[in-house]
Amino acid sequence: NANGKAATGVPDKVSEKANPEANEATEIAGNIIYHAKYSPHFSPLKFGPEQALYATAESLRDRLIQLWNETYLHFHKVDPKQTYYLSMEYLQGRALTNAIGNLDLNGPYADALRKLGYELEEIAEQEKDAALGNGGLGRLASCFLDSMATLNLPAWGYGLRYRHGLFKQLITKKGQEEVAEDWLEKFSPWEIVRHDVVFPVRFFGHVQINPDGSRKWVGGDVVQALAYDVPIPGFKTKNTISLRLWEAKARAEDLDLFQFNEGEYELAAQLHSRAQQICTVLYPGDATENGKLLRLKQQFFLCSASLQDIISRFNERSTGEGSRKWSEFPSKVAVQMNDTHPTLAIPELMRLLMDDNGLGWDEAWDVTSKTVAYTNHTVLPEALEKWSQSLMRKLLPRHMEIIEEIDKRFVQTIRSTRVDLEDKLSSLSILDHNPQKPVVRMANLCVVSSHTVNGVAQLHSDILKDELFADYVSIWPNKFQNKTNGITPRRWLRFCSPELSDIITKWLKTDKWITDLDLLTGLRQFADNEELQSEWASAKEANKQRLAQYIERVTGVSIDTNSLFDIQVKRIHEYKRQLMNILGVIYRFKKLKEMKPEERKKTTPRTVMIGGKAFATYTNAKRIVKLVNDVGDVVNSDPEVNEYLKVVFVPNYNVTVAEMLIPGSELSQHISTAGMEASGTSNMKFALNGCLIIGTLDGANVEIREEIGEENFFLFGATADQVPRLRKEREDGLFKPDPRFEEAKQFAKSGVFGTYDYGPLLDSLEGNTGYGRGDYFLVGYDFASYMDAQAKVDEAYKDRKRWLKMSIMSTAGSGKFSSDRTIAQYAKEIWNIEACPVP
Ligand code: B1H
Repeated sequence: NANGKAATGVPDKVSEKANPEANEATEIAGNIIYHAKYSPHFSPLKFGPEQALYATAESLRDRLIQLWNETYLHFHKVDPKQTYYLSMEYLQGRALTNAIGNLDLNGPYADALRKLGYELEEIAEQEKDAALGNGGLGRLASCFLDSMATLNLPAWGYGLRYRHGLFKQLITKKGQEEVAEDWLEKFSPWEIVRHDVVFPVRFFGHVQINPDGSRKWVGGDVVQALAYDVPIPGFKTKNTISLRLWEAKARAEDLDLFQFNEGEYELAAQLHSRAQQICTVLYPGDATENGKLLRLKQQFFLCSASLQDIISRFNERSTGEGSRKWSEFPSKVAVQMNDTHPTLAIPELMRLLMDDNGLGWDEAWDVTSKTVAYTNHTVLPEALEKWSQSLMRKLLPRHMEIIEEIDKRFVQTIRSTRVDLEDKLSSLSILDHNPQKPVVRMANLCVVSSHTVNGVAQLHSDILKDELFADYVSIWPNKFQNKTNGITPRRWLRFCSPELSDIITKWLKTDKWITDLDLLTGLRQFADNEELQSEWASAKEANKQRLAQYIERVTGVSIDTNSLFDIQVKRIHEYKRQLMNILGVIYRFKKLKEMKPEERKKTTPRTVMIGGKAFATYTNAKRIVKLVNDVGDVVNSDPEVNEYLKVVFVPNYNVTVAEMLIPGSELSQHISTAGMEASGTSNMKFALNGCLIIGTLDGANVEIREEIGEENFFLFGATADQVPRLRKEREDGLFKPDPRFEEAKQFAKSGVFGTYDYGPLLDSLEGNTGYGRGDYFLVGYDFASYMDAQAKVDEAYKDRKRWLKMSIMSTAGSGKFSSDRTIAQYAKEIWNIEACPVP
């Protein structure tokens, strides 16, 4: 272990010390030993870092369970209106450091582990990420849970317990390769199975019409949803809420013993294996389509189990005389749908109310539409979910009937009240009857049924109102809101950069900024102060060192901490334009090669890091990964240039890697084609950590720039309203790109970066002339202003004082982007819920 001792068995006891801190540490160490002995997951002879991780996590879990039970009982007693956040994705990352930090036990836990011969960081390193999400949307859900707990809100998260989270990315000669991830391989210490929380979920079957005209969904397959709860501690509060993850199980009687005894093992267990499939893997697409039926099953499974649970809690909390009135439901329950993925919550709530609880249509509709709200996260047409009507009818026959009825009533109402919208009805209706491919449009179902629809940044919400949902706005002008995304300042500053946090606390003379992030504006008055600047620089330097060591360890590339650390990390997607970044790097490389040695010395040395996963079947995204790696290989081994430029592809980007990269960054790139990135959330994390942004006027960049000041933001590129016209011109070959763009492309194609055929990738950047594919993402158009902005970055970095000031101003202006602010707005303006702190 860290102290050079051979890992031996579980220690017997730890020595006592006099002072209270030490006592707490001694008690914790004792508790860790207890768990190593009596909650064993390994054979007893060894107490290595891994064993220490499990025992440490379990000792924390004891405390979390205590707080959790208190929170549950308190909510039960007070019976407040409660929010249920439904999301197919949660990107939780590691939990240990976060739990220790939120419970304010860092000192005692570090001391306790030291008594056992370990450093806390070393133990924390052992934990696998819980990666039950693809990217920003999933991480947002996790940041929201942290804020809900911290704000003492009565709120629960619901999701699925995927056996395998987002794939692990390996980089080989071929580029990206995907390997199944296995976070549950050795059990997760953070989840608790609730054997008493089980609900049946049906698939297929048919609708039975009863003599009284009521309807009932019968037959088909029934699987069990079993609850696994993950505790979500708030920061310095007793409130500890729950992320409830459902697992699918078959019942014992579903195993056909007769067939099994006949030797028909697969046949005998087919229901078991069908149930098991549901939670086997996270849907690996970020804006892509695949694995239709299974994905729809997953979505329904989440919605049905969660709503049955919500209804049973509603009934359980009914006070005194008889059962509760259903009309009270919306004053006790708010359901938030994280994108359209949990849209089936709408017909499922209708079904449960009507078919299981006897409500009439109007009553059920009133309850449902006052309960559900929808957050839209994208305007990309390929990510707007559309389900085939025949598939939906087969898997969920009763829900298809309900959706048809919702659509019919909506169309009738519009026909009778809004003749002006007659010709819009074919696009406003939920069902698209296109004879080629009749589909259910999930976003339309959400808008028609929800009391509130929101976008995730101001620009995005404006686009929703002015374009995507414009006609709905004319029907329901008050339904649409903006809730600009946010990030938790605990994980994304306090815990991932303790050095910078301590400096902030020292200068603000308080650590209250951790829960009141607007206090960061107090740093502005010191932005020019040399003492702060020098402390700031040394914290950044320490984070850069840590990052450089990590990069060397995982890639073998050694990078210079005196160079500008320039980072772009996010899912690989053409609209995010990693291709523009690497073309800029290619151009820089070419120019450096052409320079005389003394000229090179005058340039600003840079280390460009790019990381992110490409969807497995998204060919162009994978080509981009390959290109970045190939460029890195050539540039990094070029002795003339590699003092001034390094290019690193950071493999397997995930939450934990982000926690290392972001604190060590100085410049980050958020360079999507304007109008295409709904918000972005890593932009907020970088800015909060004093990293400057080069970016377009897209998503939350617009608001970040407003908050930190335009002089502290490297802006370039077309604006969202110019994009349609520019696309047309670019396609038609009316626009002639900058010579630098042509030069970079030619150089990329020249073979300097290896033998891989980059033609098809680079041809996507041509106008529609000849082999071109139109340059839909306008790389050719924006390249010139991008390169100009990069030149300004190089200049600014040479002026150390100026750069440090800009960096401090970035942090100082990031207060708005706390998810505490976002969640407080949801609570007040959408959910109508109030804090319910455990006394
Ligand atoms: C975002 C998705 C998404 N928007 C489909 N949409 C998925 C769509 O598995 N799927 O099918 C998965 C994810 N993800 C992101 O949400 C936006 O692109 C970001 O701009 C935004 O910051 C984030 C959180 O709002």
